[in-house]
Amino acid sequence: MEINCLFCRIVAGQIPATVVRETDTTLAFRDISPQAAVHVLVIPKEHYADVATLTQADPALAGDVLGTAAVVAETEGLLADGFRLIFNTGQFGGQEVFHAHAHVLGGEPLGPMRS
Ligand code: DGP
Repeated sequence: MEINCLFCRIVAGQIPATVVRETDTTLAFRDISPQAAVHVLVIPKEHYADVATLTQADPALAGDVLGTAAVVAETEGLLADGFRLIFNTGQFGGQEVFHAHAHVLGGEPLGPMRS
């Protein structure tokens, strides 16, 4: 656990979150500032700064994050109409929280990636 990491503190139960799924290695919870009708964040419980670092260090754990994201998409009812899965990474990627996380977005038409 990184003491100053917001998402580590959510994993530790020090900051409340609306959890929608938990596995031994991952946690999925609703984004505090939803950008779509459904907006869930999926994180590894272990701290990695971003998805590139995570995938290089522990590819199986990266797979766990994807697996949880897919289950969340199913349980949130997103499979029929589709959804978006995003890992913002680094400055140009618009990453604000430096604990690797997938955004699961859906529940409405999302439009093109650039507007
Ligand atoms: P990113 O820009 O990819 O680093 O996205 C960070 C996301 O984290 C952003 O969509 C808002 C969300 N977020 C920030 N603080 C909190 C929080 O305290 N709780 C929850 N549930 N989400 C948060």
